[in-house]
Amino acid sequence: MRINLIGVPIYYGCDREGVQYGPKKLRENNISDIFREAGLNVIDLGDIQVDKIKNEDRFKDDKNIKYYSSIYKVNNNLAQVTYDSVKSGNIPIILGGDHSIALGSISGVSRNFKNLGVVWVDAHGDFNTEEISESKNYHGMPLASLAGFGKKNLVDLYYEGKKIKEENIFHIGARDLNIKEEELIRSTKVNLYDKVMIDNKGFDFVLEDIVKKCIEQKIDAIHISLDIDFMDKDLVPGTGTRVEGGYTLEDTKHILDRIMSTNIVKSMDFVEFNPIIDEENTTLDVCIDLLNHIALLFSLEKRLSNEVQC
Ligand code: DIR
Ligand code: MN
Ligand code: MN
Ligand code: MN
Repeated sequence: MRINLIGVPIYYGCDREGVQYGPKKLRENNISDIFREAGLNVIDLGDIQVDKIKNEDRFKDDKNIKYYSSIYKVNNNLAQVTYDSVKSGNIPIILGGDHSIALGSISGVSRNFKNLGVVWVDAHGDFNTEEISESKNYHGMPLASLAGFGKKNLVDLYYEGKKIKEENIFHIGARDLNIKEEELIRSTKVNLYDKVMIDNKGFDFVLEDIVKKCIEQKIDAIHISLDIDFMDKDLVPGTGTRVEGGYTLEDTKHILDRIMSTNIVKSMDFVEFNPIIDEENTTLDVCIDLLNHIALLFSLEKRLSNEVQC
């Protein structure tokens, strides 16, 4: 098993410059070494190419999705890379870029499994369709596409049909949903653990519920899609859409601990880090801390699977 790092330097999904420098900033801070020093074999596969598009052309190909063609192409290429990575027995970790890249990463990964589960950690729903989206930014839409809603070409990206069953989606941390987005997501079987529920019942209730459902529903692999704006706005100045009332670094690690203890996490997105708007590297430090923790958890998993084999 190897960790495959894949950068996707794109800001077209949020239409705010800076987030495309996330992978570069993380590499400058030796992200490969973090995984290597945890005892893991890591290959950095480099960046998915993103073509330069002028701001004036953002609605040229679709009146309801900014930079549509580029988002389609980048995600289609990314899907091929994550498919191959998992197929070869590796664990792809996709570095954004904005959250639009989850369409491609998950489309590729899902092709390897019969019954993939997705744990989406985010202050936002990312469950708009292009019709109901207020911003027309695709980073507010990828989860809807993956569940089969909205523009058909995106639902059918990489291979035909929706990529994830509604009930196999576990959304944690929502506290800033658009009105129509909330109506749509609540009309589905998506498991929505929003702020009201988390604050009432606590993370342990939420996490045990997810693990229980993964077993009951015979989920055979889990992809974690981590939007760093899940954390409180004061912790992550370097992200484009900060929301108050969010969670701590320890909360985030606790989620990763429990979900990864299932030993079926096979891929992960790490998105929305914008180094340009960061303040005194506050967000960078949080990201590095989290990636160290993620490396540790994958190394524990690897050690366990080696012991079982012996
Ligand atoms: C908002 C923001 N709901 C939108 N979404 C974000 O543009 O549709 N997702 N920031 O992470
Ligand atoms: Mn998001
Ligand atoms: Mn978000
Ligand atoms: Mn913990």
